[in-house]
Amino acid sequence: MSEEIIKTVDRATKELIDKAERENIKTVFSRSEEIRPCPIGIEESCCKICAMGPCRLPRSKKDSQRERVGVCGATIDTIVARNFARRVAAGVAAHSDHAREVAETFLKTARGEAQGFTIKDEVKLLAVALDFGIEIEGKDARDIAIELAEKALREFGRQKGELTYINKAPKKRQDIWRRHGVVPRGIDREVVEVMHRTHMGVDQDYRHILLQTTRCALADGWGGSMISTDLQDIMFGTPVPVLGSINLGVLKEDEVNIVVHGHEPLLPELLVAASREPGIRSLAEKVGAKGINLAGMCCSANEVLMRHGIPCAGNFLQQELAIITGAVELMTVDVQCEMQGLQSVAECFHTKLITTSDRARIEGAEHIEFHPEDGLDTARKILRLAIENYPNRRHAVYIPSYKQDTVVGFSHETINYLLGGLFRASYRPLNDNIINGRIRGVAGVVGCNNVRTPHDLCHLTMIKELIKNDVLVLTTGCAAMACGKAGLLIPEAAKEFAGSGLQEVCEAVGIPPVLHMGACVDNSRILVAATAMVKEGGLGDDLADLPAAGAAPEWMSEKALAIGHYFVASGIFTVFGTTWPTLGSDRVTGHLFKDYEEMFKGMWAYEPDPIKAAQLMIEHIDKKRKALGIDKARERVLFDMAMRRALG
Ligand code: NFS
Repeated sequence: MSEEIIKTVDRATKELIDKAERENIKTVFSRSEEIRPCPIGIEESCCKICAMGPCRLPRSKKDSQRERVGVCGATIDTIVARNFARRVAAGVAAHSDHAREVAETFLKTARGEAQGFTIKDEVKLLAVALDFGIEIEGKDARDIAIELAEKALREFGRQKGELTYINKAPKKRQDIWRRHGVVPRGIDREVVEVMHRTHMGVDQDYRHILLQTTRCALADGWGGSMISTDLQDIMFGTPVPVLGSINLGVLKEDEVNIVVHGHEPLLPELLVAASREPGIRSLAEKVGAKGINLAGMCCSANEVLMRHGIPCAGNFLQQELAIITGAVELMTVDVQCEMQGLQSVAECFHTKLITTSDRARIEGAEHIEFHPEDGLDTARKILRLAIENYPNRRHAVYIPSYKQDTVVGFSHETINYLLGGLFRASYRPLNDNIINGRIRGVAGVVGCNNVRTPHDLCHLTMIKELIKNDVLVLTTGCAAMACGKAGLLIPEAAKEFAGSGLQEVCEAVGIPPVLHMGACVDNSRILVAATAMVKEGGLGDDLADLPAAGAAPEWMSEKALAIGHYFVASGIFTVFGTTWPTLGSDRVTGHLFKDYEEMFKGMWAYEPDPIKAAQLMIEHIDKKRKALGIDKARERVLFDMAMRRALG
């Protein structure tokens, strides 16, 4: 008998995979058994950018690297670099188009043309306006917001010069970017240029292609994603720590369940507001339900969880399973990470799948388009549709009983306040605790689930290894949700899982050893936090000097590649698991893994074993500690009372 393959380490997920199998409902888990990854495509040794191919160039014993060329003569290095560049550009496009939608809605909000939206965080409005060089003296918030929206929108179509947020990076980092000519000019321009340069017969030197890939990725991290995060915070509030609940057990048998899935928090914000309107509950009661239960899925879940404490039903691989509970009346999807398989699963139940973005439809799903001008009415309409659908449940409902308390919402601003206090907000205590060795370093562990690796396993294994070794973990996206489900996002987790130094700090400040910083666009918060650490002093003068590392152990999305590449270009050692898309070319891989350390002081690594990957990160952190001359501090282990008091 063959050994059973572990598909997930999450019990709620396991129960619903079993239910799907019993009921013969296809999901990502069953489909992945029917389709194996293409061995040529997985290492990107295939070129299909012109109609003379596709040229398949797998490694063969007979061929040397040099002989692996396409019909046009393109080398395997050019081909692999082009494929990598296009995937990064797709990720950048996704984050940046999200940002554009947010910026356009922000402008309408500032002009009073968006129904249901307001400017919630005026302090952040002023701070971001100053970043954009806007004169704020004597102006009212509305005028400042209009000017900010217009300036932010210009970042997309800018043709020359430098993106505004580049100036937020440490000076030394900016110099490195300028020296290599990779400072982004305009967000859209860099994506277009990748597409042009990788067209048949244009840029045919892998190093040159990768430089433009770098410029494009920076236009995400220090452009699109950062704009999304900042404008969303101004409109919806900068997250502060909030207690929430996570996993499929948040669905309720006797309430109308609505799942908001996707990425742009615009409509979800209005669904939250509309679901709290007085008449809605009585409408639900009229159809026999006890109330309305809004829950999130994927990054939309992170957004509404950290701003409103709305429960989170799960991460990427749980999306179809939510419907398989039979308890979901309606699921909204906007853009990104929404499996088309949702519709065929929904057809097995009474669930209505609703597409809401003008950029994305799913065949068979109903389309109710969100527009800021009448967004609140749209949200009310969607809620009513869900309520009307409650009596149509036709299957026995089965909701796994698992859910977990979780503390989320650690924005850069919050970390600053928590550590330093409201009136002396500062990263000083964090830097001091790194310098004295209680905290060994900081790791950003982010990214997706991938069905080719057991759901959540690599995230949890890696993160537990890191915190055990006193590395403070910052997390976003589906990785953050994996941590939440496993109980790593509560302060008590420090006692159970963290090394003694990290535990001391967590207990003194009252934070978990893993800090939830939001959705994937909020990886920009990690850049801002890292920059604040550099500016605080004592840990070098560049992001690359920090004892820090990044990882996406279960990545699958092109957005993850974009994020990883801007981390690397920002000087951060970054290790990915599951698979690595340049293995077809030793030279491209060597360039990204080794030469980039020389050029950008940050480099990629690939290690599918999460413990080994964590050890690589720790080795890198220790290397940086040594370079800073703070490696000896960790040898001290005993804490006397004075030291304990200093922690607070
Ligand atoms: Ni990020 Fe969010 Fe999840 Fe991956 Fe998809 S939901 S934006 S891409 S799968 S972490």
